[in-house]
Amino acid sequence: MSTPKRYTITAALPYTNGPIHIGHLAGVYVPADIYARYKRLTGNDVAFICGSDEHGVPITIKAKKEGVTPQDIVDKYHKIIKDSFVDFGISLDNYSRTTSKIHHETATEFFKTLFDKGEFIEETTEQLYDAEANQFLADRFIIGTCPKCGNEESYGDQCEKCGTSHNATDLINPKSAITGNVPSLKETKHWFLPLDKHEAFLKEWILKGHKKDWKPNVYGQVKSWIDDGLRPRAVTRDLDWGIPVPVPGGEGKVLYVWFDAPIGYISATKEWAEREGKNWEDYWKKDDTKLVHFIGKDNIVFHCIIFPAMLKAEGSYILPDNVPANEFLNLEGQKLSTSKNWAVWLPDYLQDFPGQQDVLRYTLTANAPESKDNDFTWKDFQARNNNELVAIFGNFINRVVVLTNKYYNGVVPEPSDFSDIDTETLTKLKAYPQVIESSLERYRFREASQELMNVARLGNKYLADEEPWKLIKTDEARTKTIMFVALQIASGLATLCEPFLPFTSTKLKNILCYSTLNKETTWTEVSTQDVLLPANHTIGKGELLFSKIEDEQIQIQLNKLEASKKANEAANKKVEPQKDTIAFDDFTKLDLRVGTIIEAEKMPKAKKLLVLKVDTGIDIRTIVSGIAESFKPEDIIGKQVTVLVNLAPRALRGVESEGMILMTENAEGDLVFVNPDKTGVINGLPIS
Ligand code: B3M
Ligand code: ZN
Repeated sequence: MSTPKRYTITAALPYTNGPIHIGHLAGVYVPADIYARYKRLTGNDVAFICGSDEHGVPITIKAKKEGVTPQDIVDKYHKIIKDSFVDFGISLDNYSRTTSKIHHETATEFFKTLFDKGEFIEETTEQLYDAEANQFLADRFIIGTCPKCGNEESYGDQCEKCGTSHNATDLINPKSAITGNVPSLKETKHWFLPLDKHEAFLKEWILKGHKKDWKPNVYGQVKSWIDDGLRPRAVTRDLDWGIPVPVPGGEGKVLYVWFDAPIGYISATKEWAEREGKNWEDYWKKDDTKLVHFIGKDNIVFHCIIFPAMLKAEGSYILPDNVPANEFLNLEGQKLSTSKNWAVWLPDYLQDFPGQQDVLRYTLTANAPESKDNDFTWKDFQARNNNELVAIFGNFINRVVVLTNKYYNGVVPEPSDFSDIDTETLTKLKAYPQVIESSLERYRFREASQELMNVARLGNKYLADEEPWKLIKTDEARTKTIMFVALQIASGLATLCEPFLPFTSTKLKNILCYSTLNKETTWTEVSTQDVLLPANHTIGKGELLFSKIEDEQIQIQLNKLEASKKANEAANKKVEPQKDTIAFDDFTKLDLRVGTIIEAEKMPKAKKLLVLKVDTGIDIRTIVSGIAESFKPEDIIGKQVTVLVNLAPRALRGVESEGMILMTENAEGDLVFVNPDKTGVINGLPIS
């Protein structure tokens, strides 16, 4: 058991330019919440902090697109995101926002302190400029090729593919994201944080200090940036949305969003401490406080290099103890994408699966992208729910509650002597807090969630082996002991599941009528106490903790994604330019007939080809057609089609094809037959 401490746990401030989706939950917010709840349950003083990241170019782009102000955008999504966190039990102590007054004051003061200490390089340099848009191009206003990995869609400040952070002028072939123009260069003054000056400190702190407990994916990325050599980074921008640069010459300029946003953790802590009558400096300036940042992998450089350099330069702050960044979650094999609406948005999930937040929390934890990108599939979601939450966890609790009510009217029975199996089972139960702790202390949430499920497995196995439903007829005393032991496991589960399944934990505590006990079983007590639920305590009638998810419910979700896919294809469909004009005489050479498909079969070893027998009215002939991915052979037999009969025959995979079936694409991009109508007229043209 780790000795109680003080923890400042932060979760990445989401950009308020859209709702939260399952990737955000999996990557950042569920692991952060599990960790914060666990630390509170084990007696630590925790400040769990987050807030809306409301500055930055993504918000101004969205505002421009929607014809509203950036403030309108952030006000809308700040509320949506804040509500989503409450809905999914993300137990933040404070969810603030970076347009707040306290944040503007805190970030302004932070910048001024560094400025007054001479920590910045003040320099006039040539920056990318879009003359047509009449503005400098920074961050997401500029797209180009990443100098590190060659990604052609890198932003001006960061490449999402390799995570590296750079200056806009480092981009290869930069293009304005506003007009598409190639930008010119124009002089402007900015303030730079000389990361190179902090290289020795960062090497000492991370590499020499060998952050052994930093995840390999984090340590590896940080090491590669430091090894590549750190350079000064501009921390101001020529933008009008953000925190004004508070020093002479800063007129018309704002703080770079990645300079101001991490300071949002500090201002949100201040805001919370003021409200709670605490001293915020305990959480940011005391060496016995552990600072842990939960983020996605694209934020590693900012949380492991830039923000620590800022904190070090300011001089009065602690540094992060750990930054357990997760990799990315994909959805049904494709990258989650806000712009392509390829996501499961939290408000939508709640509509389709009301009251089932814990099912999503559990699935995203059990399948978390902790060391590599991982894939969320609706089938896995259904399996996790039906095969684990329903069949193991829910089934165990249901049996214990039903039998206790059936045999003893809900009263916890007085046990008699414990058998070896009883003692062994209770000893295993007592070991689980440490087992789960060991995983959580190493930020292995997937592993921890499976250990939690093993507690329920322990209960199920105990009941299956001891069979109280048989013994009740012959051995009353033994049955009472078995049910007493099973109820202790149920009580331990109610406590141990809280970090992972907070809603289920509350339900289970209500079923076990903790309220009449006037105390809750603490995490430690699961290990130290022999009795968690005392004899003669009365539990409730019970309710199903989880319900089976049917195939139809999953199909609805898959259909939604299919619709998104089609909408994207339609939106992105490039219309082929028209071919060269032909003369009418050329057209009259085409001999088009109405034919009927009388046989159809797949061409062996050819994914796209069907071999058709077509009655053209002239003859019955073989035509090979590349429609196998759009039509099943059995579905097109008897179909009337339009045939170009005087096309020169050609051999396809050894089969002589004599003619062509006319096909085209519909608005959704699907392949369709050019169908003759009843009178044998094709799209208004008579068939020769
Ligand atoms: N808003 C990037 C993101 O949402 C940024 C995080 C800030 S944490 C200080 O991924
Ligand atoms: Zn890159």
